[in-house]
Formats: sequence, structure tokens, C-alpha cells
Amino acid sequence: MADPAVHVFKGKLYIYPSHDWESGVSENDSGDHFNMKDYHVFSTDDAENGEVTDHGVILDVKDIPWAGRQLWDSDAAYKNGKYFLYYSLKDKNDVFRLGAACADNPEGPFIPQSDPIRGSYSIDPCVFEDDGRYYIYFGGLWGGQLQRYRDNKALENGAFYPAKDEPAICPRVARLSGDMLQFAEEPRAVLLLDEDGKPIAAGDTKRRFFEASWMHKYRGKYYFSYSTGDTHLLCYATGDNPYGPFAYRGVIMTPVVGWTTHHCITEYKGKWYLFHHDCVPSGGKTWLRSLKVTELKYNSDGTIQKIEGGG
Ligand code: FUB
Repeated sequence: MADPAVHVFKGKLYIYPSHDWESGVSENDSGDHFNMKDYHVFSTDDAENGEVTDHGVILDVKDIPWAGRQLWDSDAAYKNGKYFLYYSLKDKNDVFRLGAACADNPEGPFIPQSDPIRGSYSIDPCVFEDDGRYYIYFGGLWGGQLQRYRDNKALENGAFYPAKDEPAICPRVARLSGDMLQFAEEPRAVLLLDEDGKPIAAGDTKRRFFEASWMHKYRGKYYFSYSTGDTHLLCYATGDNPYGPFAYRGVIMTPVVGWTTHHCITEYKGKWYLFHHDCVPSGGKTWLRSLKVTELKYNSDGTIQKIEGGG
């Protein structure tokens, strides 16, 4: 399992990961080896020593009408008695889009919408609730296809990578509609700023956004965290509202064993936890990842104490 999104529902921790398997697809820069075909959900009432229950398959690619291939990172949310699953999937034209599915319980089964979220693209949805408003963050470079879009439109010439000294490609955020199934507005760019208040540059690969958005709130501040992809770091930036801009604050986790690094940050029973994945149990096979959890600690000034990933 990989790409954990963890939420407290009905007093328990519910873990929504990607489901890696040995599909035999060879490794490349587009991530074709991440050839996942379903999702499970897990629950526990103790993040440190609890038994974990596998509730089985909650959504299968064969039940999604618009599906092509590759169920990548997902997230879940709760509103008005319903549970929602948001997922990344390639359509029949091999273009990544975001899908939504709905259930009466956190264990599913989740019933998928017949079409992707209108106007959605790229990967790695993260849904964040703030005072009754729901926001969806998304985006991922390279195989995640974010470089194929500008101003929410697909580029005719295929892709655009900024020069090293130009602002890096930004993750995106949009408010969700009241029924939670569509964007309520055009996605906006999430601006990540350096210590001089300038956009982080594309060549600043140890700090620029690559994929795996997560948002949480701590002591009134908004913490946007993400993976730097090819430099394998989990970083964070803070801001004063869900849209940003966000000022870069540092590294949460150093590289793990395996190419990808992906996480979520969740509070449970008075402690904060970092859920993430690595490839230690599979002996370093980057397409066969396993979940891990560790306590996440803040300093008194709100900065996050760095965690060693062991890679
Ligand atoms: O699991 C497939 C992809 O790998 C995810 O969508 C990315 O965030 C990376 O973890």
C-alpha cells in the first residue's frame, strides 16, 4: 500500500491508500509501473499499537465507466452523512483526471460517478475542510501530467517546463461544489514562495512542488505539504488561508527507500502523525510500497521537526 490519506471518521482512523501490486509493467519516467487497479480501506483505533482492519476492496477500476488504467493516489472526505472518495485515474485516452465516488459508510463500497470531475486534470487529490468549505488540491509532474496544462487548458504542443530561473509549475486548488462532486470554481495556482517572497524557481528542485499535496491546519495556520519528486523530500510551506500563497518552511522528511515519497498529516487522540510509505519490505522495489506511521512534532514557533526517512 502507498500514498496514505488518513482521516478520523466515527472516532477511528480510516486509511485510504493506493494499492500496489506486481503487475509486471516495466519501470519508466511516466510511472507506468504504478499500474494499480483497485483500492482497499483500513481502520484502527490506535495509531501506534492498534490492530488494523482491512475492509476489503472499496472501488475497482472495472466499475468506473470512464476508466483507462492506473488508479493512483486518492483521498476521502465526509459531509452531511455521506463519504466521498476522490481518486486519480487515466481515462480511455491515457489522460489523468480526477474522479469522485460516494458511499454511506467510510468502509464503502464507493459508487463512482459516470464521468470524471469536469475540468479536472493531473493527479493526487487532497480534500481539506475549513469552516464547512471544502477545497481540493491536486497536481503532479512528469507521469502526473501537470506540465501539460496552463491556465487550466491542455497545451497543444504537449508540455511546458519553465526554465530553471523561472517560477516552478504550481499545484492547483479549487473549492468543491455543495454536492462535493464537481469543482465550484476554476482551479487556481497554489503559489509557493521562498524566503524573499519570490516564487520558488523551477531549478530549485529541492524545494519546488512535484506531487503529493496535503493540507492541514495547526494553531490557525495553513500547512501545505508536498513531495519534491526527483529529489525525494517531503517539504512544507505555511500560509494564512487555504488558497495561499504559502511561504516555504522546510523539510518534513528526508528521502525514504524507493523513488516516490508521499504522506499525510493527521491529528488523533491529541498527537499528530505522519503517515507515509517506503519500499523497505519489498527490498527496494519502487512499485511495491508499504505504509508507515510516525509521530510528527512541532517546535514552539510552529515549525515541524525533521524526520529521517532512512533512504
Ligand atoms: O502511487 C502513484 C503515484 O506515486 C502517486 O500518485 C504519487 O504521489 C506517487 O506516490
